[in-house]
Amino acid sequence: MVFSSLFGKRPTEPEPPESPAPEQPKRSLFDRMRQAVTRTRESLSESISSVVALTREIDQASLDQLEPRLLAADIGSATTAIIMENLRQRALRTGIESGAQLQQILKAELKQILDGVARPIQHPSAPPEVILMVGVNGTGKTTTTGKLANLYRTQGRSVLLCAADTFRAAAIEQLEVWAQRSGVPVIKTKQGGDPSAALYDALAAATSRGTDVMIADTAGRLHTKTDLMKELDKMRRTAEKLVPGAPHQTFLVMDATTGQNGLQQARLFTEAARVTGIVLTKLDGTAKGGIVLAIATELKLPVVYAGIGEKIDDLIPFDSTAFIDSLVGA
Ligand SMILES: Nc1nc2c(ncn2[C@@H]2O[C@H](COP(=O)(O)OP(=O)(O)OP(=O)(O)O)[C@@H](O)[C@H]2O)c(=O)[nH]1
Ligand SMILES: [Mg+2]
Repeated sequence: MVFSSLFGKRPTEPEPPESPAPEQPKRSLFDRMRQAVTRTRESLSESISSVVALTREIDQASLDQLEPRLLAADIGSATTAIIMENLRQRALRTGIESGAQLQQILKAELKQILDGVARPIQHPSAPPEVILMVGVNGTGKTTTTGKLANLYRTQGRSVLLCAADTFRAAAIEQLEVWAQRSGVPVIKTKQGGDPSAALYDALAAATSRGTDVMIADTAGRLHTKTDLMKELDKMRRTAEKLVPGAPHQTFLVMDATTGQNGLQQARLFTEAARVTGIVLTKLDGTAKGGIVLAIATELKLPVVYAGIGEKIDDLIPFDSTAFIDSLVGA
C-alpha cells in the first residue's frame, strides 16, 4: 500500500495533458477556496469582527453573539455546541484577551474538528484504483466524475470512466460529454441495462489496459429506495470480485446548498453504503460552507474534494488549513 496525505501537496507537479487547455491562469488553491467560501465568510466574519474589532477582553456576552452566526453558517447545532463550550471554558479559565486571540482560538478549534476525521488515502499497490461515486439525485455526481477524470489526468494518471447510471434518460450521454472533455474513454451499457454489467466490463477493460483509475458514475438514489440500494451492493460485490480491495474509494457526493437536510440524507446514506469520503459540491455561491464542520462531527468523514463551480477544473482537493483561513481569516 502506498499512503499519501489527503490534504498534502502533490509530490510532483505533473505535465498537463494536451487537452483540455486551462481556461485561465491557475490560481492558488487558497485563492480558489477563498473565492468559493466568500458568502459563508461574509456572514460569519461580520459577527466575528463585531466581536473581534473590540480590543478589550472577550466576555461571555460577546461569545453569546458568536453562537447564532455559527449556526447560520450551517456549522450545525451539535458542532456549534462543542465549539461554544470550549470557548466558554477557555474564557472562564484563562480569559480571552482580545478579539484577535478569539479568532486564533476559534481557528484551532475548527482545525481540530476537521483534522480529527482526516485519513490518508490508500492507493492500491497495483492498478486499477476503483472509485464509486454515489449520492442522492442531482448532487453533482456526473459533473464531479468528469472533473475528477480531468484532475487525475493532469496528475499524469490514466483514467477510465464507467457509465453505471443506466436509470436516468440521457445520463450516459451526459457522462460521455464529460469523458470527451477530459480526454478519457468511457465504458457503457444501454439505458435500462444492469449497472453491474457495465461495471464488470469497465473493470475488465481497466485491468487489461493497466488503467490507473476507474471511476464509476452511479444513478442518484435515496437511501430509502431498497432496490436501488441493493443495486449499489451488487456493484460493490462485482468490484470486490474482480479487483482485490475494490472499491478502494466510495465518494458520497453532497450538495453544500442543501445544508442540514442534505446532511440528514447523507447520514442515512453512509449507514447503507460504505462511504469513505465526501465530495462537497456547489460550495461556490452558498453561505452554508460551515456544513464541512458538521460533516466532520456528525458523519465522522472527511471532505476530500470540493466542487466550486460548473467548469471542468472547478474541483479542488480539500485542504483544512486553506478552508479555515478562508473562512475566519489567515
Ligand atoms: N455551481 C456549481 N454547480 C455544480 C457543481 N457541481 C455540479 N453542479 C451542477 O449541478 C447540477 C447537477 O449535476 P449532475 O452532475 O448532473 O448531478 P448528478 O448527481 O449526477 O444528478 P443525477 O444523476 O440526476 O442524480 C448541474 O447543473 C451541474 O452543473 C459545483 O460544484 N458548483
Ligand atoms: Mg448523474
